[in-house]
Amino acid sequence: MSTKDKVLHDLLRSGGEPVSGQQMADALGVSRTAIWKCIKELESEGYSIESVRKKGYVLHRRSDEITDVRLSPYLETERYGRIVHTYESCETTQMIAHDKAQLGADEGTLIVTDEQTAGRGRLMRPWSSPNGQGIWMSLIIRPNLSMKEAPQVTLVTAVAIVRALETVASIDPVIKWPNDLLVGGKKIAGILTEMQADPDQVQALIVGIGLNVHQQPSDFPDELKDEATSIAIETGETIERARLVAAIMNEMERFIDMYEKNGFEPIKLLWESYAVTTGQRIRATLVDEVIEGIARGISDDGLLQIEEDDGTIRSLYSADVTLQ
Ligand code: BT5
Repeated sequence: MSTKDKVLHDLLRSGGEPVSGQQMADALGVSRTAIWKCIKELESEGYSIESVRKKGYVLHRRSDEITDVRLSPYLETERYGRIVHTYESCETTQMIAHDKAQLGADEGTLIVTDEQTAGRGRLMRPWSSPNGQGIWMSLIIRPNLSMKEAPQVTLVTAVAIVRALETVASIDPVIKWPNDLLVGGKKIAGILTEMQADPDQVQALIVGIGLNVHQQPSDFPDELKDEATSIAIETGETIERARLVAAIMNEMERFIDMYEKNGFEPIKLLWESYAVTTGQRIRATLVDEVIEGIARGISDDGLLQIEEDDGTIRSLYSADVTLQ
């Protein structure tokens, strides 16, 4: 990473707080003038940076914001990401998306925030969503699906995110069924799909995506330090969040359209090519039991097939999976 990129990275990580020029100079082993030159270069590239006396440099939020204006140059979609509601902070984008979906929000409406104070995963587990450091968003989609098919959307989403990360960030994550994206065995993204449905028809799916972008290891809570990673950690690059969000929207719309037209089969093949679980010995923890065996891929419905030691094949709808 160049000194300029490191400076940009420090400014992005600070979440809008001033960063001292002297401290950056010391940490990077360069002079303050070199830092100042980097700041000028960044400004000439369009970043808005304020110099606060005695405190340091502040990168204005709009430099890495995720708004309709910032997304539009990269969007190739008709519907996804065309209506964007951007928040500085909220409890969870899932709740906002649920409310908007209930009020009839269009398919493709995107809720995105810089920070979540009560971000959540499955079973209400907390999701770490520090200010400006990742992509915390919920997409409203209205596919023509039965309730039984809805879990497949999580798998379609995982494939779309892998594709977007390959293109924009040059990293190749693998998918751990059902909803984790891993790089080097550490989690870089998670998906939470929730449903609004009548007895026989899905009205809306709220697809929550959490993707770690700018964090350094010290930015993760202690319990995640060995388990989580980010694009910055993996590549040393500072990615523009809006570009990545747009890439995810492009891939999501393409894959969901393909899925609605041709069914799950073509996506299943792609999914399996990215899955880390297949052929591995795993432990699947369900609400009321633990199953061990060899993961044998997914069924045509998207259920995980696990072969127990006595040869029985079990199909799992949802579980926590660990590789053994
Ligand atoms: C998930 O749940 O992986 C789904 C995460 C979805 C988050 C998005 S952000 C936008 C939207 N709004 C929300 O409130 N949520 C969605 P699950 O498979 O249950 O994994 C949760 C576990 O991941 C936690 O128990 C931690 O161990 C770990 N974890 C929490 N924060 C993390 C992070 N930032 N990076 C990596 N792992 C994390």
